[in-house]
Parts: sequence; structure tokens; C-alpha cells
Amino acid sequence: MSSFLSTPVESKVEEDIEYNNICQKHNLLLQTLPKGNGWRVQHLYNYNGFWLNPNTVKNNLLLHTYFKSLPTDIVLVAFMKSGTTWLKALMFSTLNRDCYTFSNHHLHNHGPQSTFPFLDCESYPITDFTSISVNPRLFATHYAYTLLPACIKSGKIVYVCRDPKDVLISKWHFMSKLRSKDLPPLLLDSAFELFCQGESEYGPFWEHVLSYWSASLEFPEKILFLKYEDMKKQPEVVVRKLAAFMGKPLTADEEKRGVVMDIVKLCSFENLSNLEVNKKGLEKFGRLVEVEKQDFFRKGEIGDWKNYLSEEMKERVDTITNEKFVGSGLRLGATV
Ligand code: PAP
Repeated sequence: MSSFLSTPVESKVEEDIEYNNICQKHNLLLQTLPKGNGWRVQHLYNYNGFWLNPNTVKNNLLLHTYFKSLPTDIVLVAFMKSGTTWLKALMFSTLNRDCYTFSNHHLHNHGPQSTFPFLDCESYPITDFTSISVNPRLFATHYAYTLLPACIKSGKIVYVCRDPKDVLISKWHFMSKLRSKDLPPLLLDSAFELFCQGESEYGPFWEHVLSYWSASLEFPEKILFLKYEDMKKQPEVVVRKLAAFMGKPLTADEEKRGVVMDIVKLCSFENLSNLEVNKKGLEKFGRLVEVEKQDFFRKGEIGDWKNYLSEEMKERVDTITNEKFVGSGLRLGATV
């Protein structure tokens, strides 16, 4: 991870005309964009239909300006708390299955979040990631499809979605931990209301999912659309799909040797959450965000929302989901 992190060099920032122009554009933009309530920071801004925190708006401008994609890139996308950590581990270990043994694996000593870069965080000096020599390069982002630079859309994308009720509960727990100490705690009732109105980082949830669902129907060879619930039910099916999609299908010999189950076990919630490397320390994202590694592992279950949401709340989310997804052909929940 450290290879793509940059040390802030404030004096250099002042001399960088292109970067300063973007900062200026960002400041002006924030004055004009609709403002909403943040979960982690005080305000979110509605940028081209999606609620982002101010730094994520800025980073979207930076991404559009600086990111140099390669046709072989594969980008993992998910709405927050929908399965990024798990898929990072699965994609990394599936793609690099010839580089490590399963008894002495990179993931035993490195958190899944550090296996490949997250594109939504600002680092300075700006990196265009051209120094990454592995092929294909893997990246991750939470941006909606319409907010991605065109060059990313021309490569391959793995998208994962999850039941919005579980996403809401997972996100509320996670954001409550990261929430600025200067703000009052975010009560679940308030988070629920904001989520239903679409007002949460990278939201609205439903438009985010639909943006990738529609694109996956249009470009099925470019976008692999997965569901967290399918992954829980039959992870081995997902590993095979991922391997083929990433251009490295499982061979008959690998199948015989049980490589699929090795990957599944390595990346399971039980295994990863019990590794020392995932229990302590901080994961750094760009120069501004740090997260306790253990906060990426909470319960890893389907249906934990039942412990938090009333029947009425469940009905409200399900009704929104049905109304938003009607006619799209998308059904949430396990399909395999
Ligand atoms: P991010 O958006 O901050 O990157 P992300 O990894 O997408 O988070 O989602 C975290 C959720 O995935 C957590 O769900 P929970 O709060 O409902 O428990 C986390 O526990 C779960 N998770 C992390 N790793 C795994 C895994 N290996 N298998 C299943 N679920 C996992």
C-alpha cells in the first residue's frame, strides 16, 4: 500500500499550478452545490446526482484530471459497506494464486484493504499510478458509474451490491466510529431517515446500484455484477467467475488441487478477522483518512438489520427498493 501513498509536501503544493487550479475550482464548486447532512463530516454535497463529502468531490476532480488508465485495468466498485474488503482479498488472491502458497500468504501479513489502491482519496504529490508495474492493475472505488472518468469505463469493472438494510446498519456502525468528535452522535433513526432520502456518502444507494446494473446489461463482457448474498451462499462459484472474468480461469489441475476452496477459506470472514494483521493498527487512505483495520470486520452476516430495524422500517426500505428497481430486472438477495 505504501507504494502509492505520498508524503504531503506543502511547499510543493503551493507551486503546483494545475493542482491549485483544481483546488480553486473545487472551492467554487462547493459554494454552488446543494448541501446535505454528512454521516462522518458535517456536510455532504450533491455532485452530479450523488452525495459526496467535500474531499471526495475534490478527489473526483483530481481523478478525472490525473488518472491514466490502461486497457487491462480492473476496477472493483461497491457502494460503501457492500463487500469491498472481502472482494479485495478474493480478487487479489485469485489473480496472484501462483505467487503465494496458502500456508504462507501475503494476506497473512497485509490487510485486504492494502492489497490495491482505493481511488477516492487524495494524495500529494498526485499519483497517476503509472508506477504500478503489475498486469492487470487492480483498483477500487465507491464512485457511481456516472462519476467515473471515461477511461475507467473502457476497462473491466467488478461491482458488488448488498441488501440496503444490511448496508445501512453496517454503514451506521462504521461511520459512527469515524464521525468527527465535534459533531453530536448520529442516531440510528436519523441515519435511517437520511439513507431513505438517499443522503449518505456516495448515495443515493439505489441510483448507485442501478448505474452499474444498467451498464452491466449494456456491457456484460466489461462489467461483472455480483451480490454479497451470492458470495455468502456459494463463494466458490464467485471465485470461479472472478478468475474467468479477470482473464485467469481456473485450470482442471487447479480444480483438482482444491485451489478454489483454498481461496475461499483464506478470504473468509472467520479467517481474515482473526488474523493479527487485521486486529490492530491503522489503514491509511491517501493523506487524509485513517481507519482502524479491525473496523472493516464487524459481523460479516446477512440479515443483521433484523437486530436494529423495526418491521415498519424494513417495509419502508423494501418499498423504496421495489419502486426504484421496478422494470430494471434487478432483484436483490441471493440468486445462485
Ligand atoms: P468499505 O465500504 O468501508 O470498504 P466493505 O468492506 O465494503 O467496507 O464492507 C464491510 C462489511 O463487509 C462489513 O459488514 P458488517 O458491518 O455487516 O459486518 C464487514 O464485516 C463485511 N466483511 C468484511 N470482510 C468480510 C469477509 N471476508 N466476508 C464477509 N463479509 C466481510
